[in-house]
Amino acid sequence: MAREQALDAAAVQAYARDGAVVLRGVFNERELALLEEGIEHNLANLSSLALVASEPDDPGRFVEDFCTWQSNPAYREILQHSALPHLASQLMQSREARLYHDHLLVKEPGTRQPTPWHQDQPYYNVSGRQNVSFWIPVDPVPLESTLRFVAGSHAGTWYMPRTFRDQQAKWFPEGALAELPAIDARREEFRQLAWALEPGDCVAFHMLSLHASSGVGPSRRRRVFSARYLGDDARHAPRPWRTSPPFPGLSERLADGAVLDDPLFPLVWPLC
Ligand SMILES: O=C(O)CCC(=O)C(=O)O
Repeated sequence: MAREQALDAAAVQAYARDGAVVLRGVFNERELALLEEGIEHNLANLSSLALVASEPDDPGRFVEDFCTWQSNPAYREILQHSALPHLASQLMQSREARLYHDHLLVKEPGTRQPTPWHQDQPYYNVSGRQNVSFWIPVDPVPLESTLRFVAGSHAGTWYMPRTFRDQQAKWFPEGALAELPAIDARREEFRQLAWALEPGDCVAFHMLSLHASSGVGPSRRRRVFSARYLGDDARHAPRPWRTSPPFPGLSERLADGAVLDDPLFPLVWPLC
């Protein structure tokens, strides 16, 4: 059974308006220790989807992995039995919450590699507006290396997804979607949101919210676990290309437009 944690109306409203909100003190000591254990287990047992997202000459290392909850009991516990499922259903304003996937994002000390501005949903295989990702650090994250958001960017425009390091169009074909505006060059036009975080805190953001982060300082690890959930209106949107993350074989058993009712995406609220 997931832990209940009621959100105040202001947090739900901020999420609906801005597409991102900070949630303080969501995880207790036991859950934090478990999550840290899960992350270290993941780092020691990277899956075939793992990648190093930093350049070879980067003084640090940006390591990512995806979809490992089935082989990581600590991740399963956090994804299903912490407050996350209840928080997800409230933020999405959805009766149900379905696990979509987990994503590991570790920047080791001194990592120079920034994460460029992007939205997540154009890389995925889902349609619908009711969704949420939680970005959950187990290390303190100062303002200069936290995740930043463009407030309100989840409103509807889908921007062209590209590879982070060399800007290739490997998903939607060139010209199919709007190009990303020059957010950092035109700062006054885009209201940015960012919060320094302590272990136990997280940020929740919509899968269409534009977000980015910088590198990390030489004395800091930035170990982050991201938990992604879908709500009532989410539907399968199979793509002719390999999505990130990919779900091999899913299109053979789940029709275009179907509810994501599959063992890969268990219902975690209100049923378990
Ligand atoms: O951790 C980062 O730097 C990027 C996070 C991100 O892009 C995500 O969680 O979707």
